[in-house]
Amino acid sequence: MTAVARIIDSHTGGEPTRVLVSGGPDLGTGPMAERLARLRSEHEAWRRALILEPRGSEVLVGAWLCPPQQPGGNWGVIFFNNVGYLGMCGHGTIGVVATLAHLGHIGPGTVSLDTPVGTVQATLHEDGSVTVANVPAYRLARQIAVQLDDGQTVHGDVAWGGNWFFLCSDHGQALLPRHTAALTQYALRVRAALERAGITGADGAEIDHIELLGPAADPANHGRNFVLCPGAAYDRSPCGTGTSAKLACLAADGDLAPGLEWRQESVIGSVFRAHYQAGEGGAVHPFIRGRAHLTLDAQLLIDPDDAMAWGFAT
Ligand code: PYC
Repeated sequence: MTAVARIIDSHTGGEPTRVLVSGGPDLGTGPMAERLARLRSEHEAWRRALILEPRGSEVLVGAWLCPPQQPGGNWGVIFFNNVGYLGMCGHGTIGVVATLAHLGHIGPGTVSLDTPVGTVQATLHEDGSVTVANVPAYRLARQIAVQLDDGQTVHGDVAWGGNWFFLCSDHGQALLPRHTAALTQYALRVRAALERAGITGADGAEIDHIELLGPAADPANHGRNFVLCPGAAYDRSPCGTGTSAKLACLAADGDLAPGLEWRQESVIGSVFRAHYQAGEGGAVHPFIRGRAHLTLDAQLLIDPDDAMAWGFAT
């Protein structure tokens, strides 16, 4: 049995993050997008070992910590899940900051994290919460009609928040925890309909996150969402990049002024507090605040006699 790496797990509003702290292969020092390409082409077994069953599950998001790309930056981070890689991850960034604090690497204050889609700043507050100043978010298209496989037509905005989202309000679904299996199936059908219709993000990018919007259950909050992540797992948190995309749409519609708070509730009721500052060309600078709690600090073991030691996919 060989202990090959140290991992630390946390959850942010119920959504887990597994940070690879040490022991992984060196991805080099070039641009983060090149390091992601290297991880994908040369070390895919590591993503699988960290996230897939029997060690992980489809719900987990992984975070690969590495040296920064930017001079004067603090860390680089690449996010991934059971089916591939993410551009950015808001709940995951909050988990990474909580992990860095647990390790004693940081205290309250701001760190910069380079991701494959840009640099984000994350501020650890005295109360343990974290504010992520995300990459700029923007709406690409407003109220696109999509026909589902049963003939139903739904409408949604296409927006970037660090990943690509289709944000849909006229779905007719109740965003309740007891409906998550049905909501997952529904959102998968929306995603398939987008693909059939050739609706994409900028430069033909796949819209791999579906965000169903609805009224908040708690009157203290402004809205609730159900977010289908790449693959078939839903986000237990309100989704930091999804909330960023929502802010971009609110700003584009003139429904939320810069600096005003938007409290985004997830389908299980966890909350991110968000606001934005105006950016260039209609984009916004999103700020997402939430809290992560640590759940595990462990060694990743590889048993040479275990055919499933590097994970299996179903
Ligand atoms: O918080 O941005 C997020 C996120 C993306 C996928 C899962 N969580």
